[in-house]
Amino acid sequence: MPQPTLRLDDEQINFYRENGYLVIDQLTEPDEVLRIREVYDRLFEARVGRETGDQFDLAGDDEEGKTAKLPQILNPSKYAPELKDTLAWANARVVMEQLLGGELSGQGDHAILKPARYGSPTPWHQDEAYWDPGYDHFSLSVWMPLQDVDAASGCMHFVPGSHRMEVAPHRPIGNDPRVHGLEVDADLDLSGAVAAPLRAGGCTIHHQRTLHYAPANHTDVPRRAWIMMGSREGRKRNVPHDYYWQKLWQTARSERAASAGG
Ligand SMILES: O=C(O)CCC(=O)C(=O)O
Repeated sequence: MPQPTLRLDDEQINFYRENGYLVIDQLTEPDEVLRIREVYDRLFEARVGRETGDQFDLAGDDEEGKTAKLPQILNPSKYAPELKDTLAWANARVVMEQLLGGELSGQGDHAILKPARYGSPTPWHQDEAYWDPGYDHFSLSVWMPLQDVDAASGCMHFVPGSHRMEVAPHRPIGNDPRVHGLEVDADLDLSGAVAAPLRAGGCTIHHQRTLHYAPANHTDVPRRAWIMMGSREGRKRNVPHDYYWQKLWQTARSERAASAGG
């Protein structure tokens, strides 16, 4: 297991606390990015996790035989454990522990692919809108592109300071309950949003409540993002949040997960 080589300084930690996101120029080395990219492409090509609901179309109805608008894999490291044996994973852990103020109780990952000239936008949302409303969560994401990325290819955009908001109302993308992806369903002020272009192997970090978005990929190169998530133990709430939009979901992904016993 590679030893971590990264530590955030006070300025970076303060920036994250103030803004709910942070940009880091280099999380790992270029040669490791290439190795991760090979694994990443193999997992999507082999459609790993399709039967268990771990691979699906985040922005479409996910019908069998249709080209996915926004292919996603949950827990790619379950299918390729070598992903955990990387400098990126080790550095992400250190950085997440610094920002969450203690040891992680969980570290997971997912992958979102925007195919060349096709991958659709990831609409504005807050990650917590997907999660168990019965808990207070303490979590963040480290988003690493496996090629250079800018607004034309689908880099991350954030609304600074939005991590201090409550979770806004959401709905399935396009108000279609067959779609797993969520979008904000409220008239929010997005005028202060900032784009975060990056070199391959850099990363952005965002808080579970930070409003974020990534445009479609208009370039000739696939936009590959590997996202590592870290959390500290959640706290059970006496009164659960009302994340009513989760009750709307009727997705093929959850049907596949249920028939696979998940
Ligand atoms: O990669 C994307 O398009 C969006 C990523 C995202 O929403 C996330 O990491 O929470």
